[in-house]
Amino acid sequence: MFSRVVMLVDLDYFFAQCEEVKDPSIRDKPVVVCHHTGRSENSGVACTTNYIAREYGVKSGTTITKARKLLRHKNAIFLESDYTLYRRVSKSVKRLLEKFADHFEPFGVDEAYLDVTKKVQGSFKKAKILGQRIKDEVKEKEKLSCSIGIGPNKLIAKIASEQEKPNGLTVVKPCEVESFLFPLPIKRLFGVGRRTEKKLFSLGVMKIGHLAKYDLEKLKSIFGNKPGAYLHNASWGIDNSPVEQVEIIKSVGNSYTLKTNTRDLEVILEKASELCEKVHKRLLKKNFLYRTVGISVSTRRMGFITRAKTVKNASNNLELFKKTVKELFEKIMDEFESEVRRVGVRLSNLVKEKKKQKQLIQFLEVLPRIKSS
Ligand code: DCP
Ligand code: CA
Ligand code: CA
Repeated sequence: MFSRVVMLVDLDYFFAQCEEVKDPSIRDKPVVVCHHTGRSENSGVACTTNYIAREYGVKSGTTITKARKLLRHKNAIFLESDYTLYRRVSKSVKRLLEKFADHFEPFGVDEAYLDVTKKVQGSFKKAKILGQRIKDEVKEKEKLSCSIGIGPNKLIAKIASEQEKPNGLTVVKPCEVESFLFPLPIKRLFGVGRRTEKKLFSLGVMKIGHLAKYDLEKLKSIFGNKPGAYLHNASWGIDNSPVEQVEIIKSVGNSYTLKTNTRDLEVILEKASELCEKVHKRLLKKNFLYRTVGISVSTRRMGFITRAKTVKNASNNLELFKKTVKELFEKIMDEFESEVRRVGVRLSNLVKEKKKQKQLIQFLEVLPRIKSS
């Protein structure tokens, strides 16, 4: 059994970097992305700032008034946040990252955990190469830099990702966990906020290494059983929580431009049937069931038209998919008279098949008890 290999990818100064990509001329100036809370120009806080602004002490949470003071005469750029842009970029990056993972768990707006154990066959050396490739692809696709941490679990991956920000790539192998963690200040542990930090300081615990050597029973009596145990385990780099597969793709589809425009249903259905097979393969690969079948046609006169039908029970049946697509095409062709230029099929309202299996396992587990009673 080899160790798990977990990666945390976090985009650097996310909102501000998106703004730099939008307008590269601001790149060498302090950039503050603002969240305005009132009418006046200065009411509100910085959502985030680029690293140049951070050199002047302006970071996420700094009030706009204070930021303006700290950045006076510094040629600083103050911008209103553009959530539509950040959402689009966030989605696009997550779609890209998902491809590299055995299990993928998006976390917050600009980061995600990737369990890559199988992908790299348990090798941290291969994981580092994969990490670099991911950085390159994110750069190529959205022009953004990110920081990656790689470790034997989520806890270490997260702390490692913060180690060399921005544009970092930090690998912590299982044999390096203690030498990596122990010298770090306790606030670097996930879950240690200002209050916990203050309490630990008062016990003489400054570094993660001090916490690791602190008596477990004493920790439990001070912080409570669960939090005490968490602090102890975390300080030793122990974290068994799985990277939970969360789906970001809510539909799979494909479309095709016909060689010549046509109203011939047979030609359309033949192409649609091929598309169904391709889309169905992707569905199976991702272990999904579909609830909704959709089609689309493009015509010169009517533009882009879609129709959909929701099936009774979530399914991954190819014949049902094809049959529903056929019905929908027959119906839509009756609705108008223009020739079709492009056809598409789509499956949406996807659910993970695993859930069903889980229910089955739970059911199986209660079976013996039913038998014996
Ligand atoms: N954000 C926000 N308000 C906060 C914290 C963050 O609106 N109090 C938004 C803006 C950030 C984004 O979330 O760009 C991601 O948060 P991060 O904590 O990852 O910070 P950044 O990506 O900005 O910087 P870093 O390079 O330190 O990751
Ligand atoms: Ca970030
Ligand atoms: Ca983040």
